[in-house]
Amino acid sequence: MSSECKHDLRMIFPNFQILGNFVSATPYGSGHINDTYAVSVSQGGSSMRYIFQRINHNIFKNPPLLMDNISRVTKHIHSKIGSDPDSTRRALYVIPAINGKPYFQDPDGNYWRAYIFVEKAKTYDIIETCENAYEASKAFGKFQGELVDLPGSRLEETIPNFHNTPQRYKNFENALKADSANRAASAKTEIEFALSKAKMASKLLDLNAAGLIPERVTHNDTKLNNVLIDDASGKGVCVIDLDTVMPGLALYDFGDLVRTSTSPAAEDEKDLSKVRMQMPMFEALVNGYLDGAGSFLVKDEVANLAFSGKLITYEIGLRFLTDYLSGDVYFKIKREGHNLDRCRTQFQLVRSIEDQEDAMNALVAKKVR
Ligand code: ADP
Ligand code: GN1
Ligand code: MG
Repeated sequence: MSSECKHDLRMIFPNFQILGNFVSATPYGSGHINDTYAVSVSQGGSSMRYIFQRINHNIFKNPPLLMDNISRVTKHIHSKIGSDPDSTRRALYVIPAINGKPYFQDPDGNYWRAYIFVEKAKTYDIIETCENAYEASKAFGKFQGELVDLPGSRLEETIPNFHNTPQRYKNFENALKADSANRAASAKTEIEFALSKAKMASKLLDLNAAGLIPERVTHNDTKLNNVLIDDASGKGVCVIDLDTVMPGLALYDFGDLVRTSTSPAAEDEKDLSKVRMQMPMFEALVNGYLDGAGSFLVKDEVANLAFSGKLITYEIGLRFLTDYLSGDVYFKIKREGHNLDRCRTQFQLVRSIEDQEDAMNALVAKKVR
C-alpha cells in the first residue's frame, strides 16, 4: 500500500470491471467529504487513470441509494450526449463492480465506486478568471437543464434537509447550547454574527412554500472545485461530485457558486482583508448561469440570484461554525481551528455581499430587462 494512502487500493481495484493491471494509487483532490484516489492502470501497453472513491458513509447513510441516484443521473445525461467521441469527459461515467452494481462494499463495510478519470481538465480551489466563473456557472446551469426531464420517481434525498437553512440554524443553536468541545468562548464574534442574521434563513423556503419558486433536480454542492475546466479550451467540461444531486432549489446552486467563485481568497484564508465579493466575477456567474440554465428560470429565481449568494454563504458559515463547536465531526480538517477559520471567511463574504447587494440586484435586473 502506498504510504500516503489510508486504504489498500490494490485490493479494491480487482472488484471493478476494469481490464488491465493495477500500477499505483495516490490520494487526489481537496474535497472535504470522501476519500478520493487517482488509480493508474496499465491497459494494452498504455497507462490509464481512474478515480476511486470511498463514500463517506458516516455522512451519506445509504450509499446504495445514493449510487442509484448517481447511476440514473449519469445515464440520463449520457443518453443526451449520445455518441460524442468525448462523451466520457463530458459527464461522469460510473464503472460497474464485478457483481454489476455501481459500487463495491469491502469486508470492512466501506463502499467504493470508480469513475473514468476526466483527463486534460482541472478543478480550481480559488477562482482565477472571469472566464472560469462564467464557464463553471454555465456548466452547472446546463446540468440543471439536462435534469429537468429526468424520468422516474423523485430522486432519493441523500442528506435530508441539506439546504434547509432554518434547520441548519437550529443545529447551530443546539451545538452552541451543548458546547461539547468547550469552544464557544473562542468564537464569540462569529456566534454573535450568526445569531444576528437568523432572520434571512427561511426566505427561499418561504418563496417555495408560497409557490413562487419550484422544486427542481439540483446539484446542491456547486462549489468551484466540483466542476472540471478543460485545459485547452478553458470551457466547463464535466460537473462532478454528484452525491447531493437530489430535489432542491435552483438558487441553492447559484448561491454556492457566488460563495466559491467571487472571492479571490481560499475558503480557509486567515487574512480576512483578502475576502471580498468581486462584481466582475458575479457578473460572469450571472451571464454563465443565464446562458446555461436560462429559459427554465422563473421570475423569482432570477430576482433572488444575489440574495442566494448571501444566504448560502451564511448557511455554509453556520455549518463550519456548528462543526467547530461540535469538535470537528463532519468536515475534514488539516489544522486546529480550521473550521473556525472557514467560518470566518464565509461571514466576511456575507458582509461583503451585503455591502454590494443593491448593485448586484441592479446588475441582474439590467440583464433580464
Ligand atoms: P468530495 O465529495 O470529497 O469533494 P469529489 O467527488 O469532489 O469529492 O472529488 C474530489 C476531487 O477529485 C475533485 O475536486 C476533483 O479534483 C477530483 N475528481 C473527482 N472525480 C474526478 C474525475 N472523474 N476525473 C478527474 N478528477 C476527478
Ligand atoms: C463539502 O464535498 P465537498 O468538499 O465538495 C460539503 C458542502 C460544503 C462544502 C464546503 C456533502 O463539499 O456541502 O458546502 O464542503 N459537502 C457535503 O466547502 O456536506
Ligand atoms: Mg467535491
